[in-house]
Amino acid sequence: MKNKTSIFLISILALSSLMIMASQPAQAQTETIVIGVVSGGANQFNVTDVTVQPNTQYVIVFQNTDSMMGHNLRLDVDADVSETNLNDADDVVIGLANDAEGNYAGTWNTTWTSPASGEVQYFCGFAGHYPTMVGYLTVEGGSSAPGFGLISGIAALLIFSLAIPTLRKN
Ligand SMILES: [Cu+2]
Repeated sequence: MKNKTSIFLISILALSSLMIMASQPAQAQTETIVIGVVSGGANQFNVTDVTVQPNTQYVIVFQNTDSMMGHNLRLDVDADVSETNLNDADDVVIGLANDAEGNYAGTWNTTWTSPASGEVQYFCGFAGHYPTMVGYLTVEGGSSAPGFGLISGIAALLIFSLAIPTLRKN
């Protein structure tokens, strides 16, 4: 009986350790998302679906290799883009202004922190490029609730600490 109790408690401890480890954020290192333009005048991004982690900082790099065709990448952070709202001050603009002229080729970047859930549409603000030139940054999991692993780990630890006096009595 005493042996069974010990095995049970050791199992709970091992399980709770695993759950706590699983709930830790992956890495503190900032990841980079590189988005370019489909060559040949298609007016499309070459990456249109990006999965991101919640509440995580990224460096978004936008590259336009076409010197003759202007593009930019605008993050529609307040989700109000439309064909008549392509120059919203709330957008995060990576690259040139919508009406820029000259040599359009270049590489630009900005730091962006993902929201807790949902998706952020990005688009090109140059005239006529929306809504065909769009893409989405989608938050994995889609939940803003605290991680299930963390809650389970804390619960398991609590059960374990309550069980210690029982173990001592035996
Ligand atoms: Cu464009």
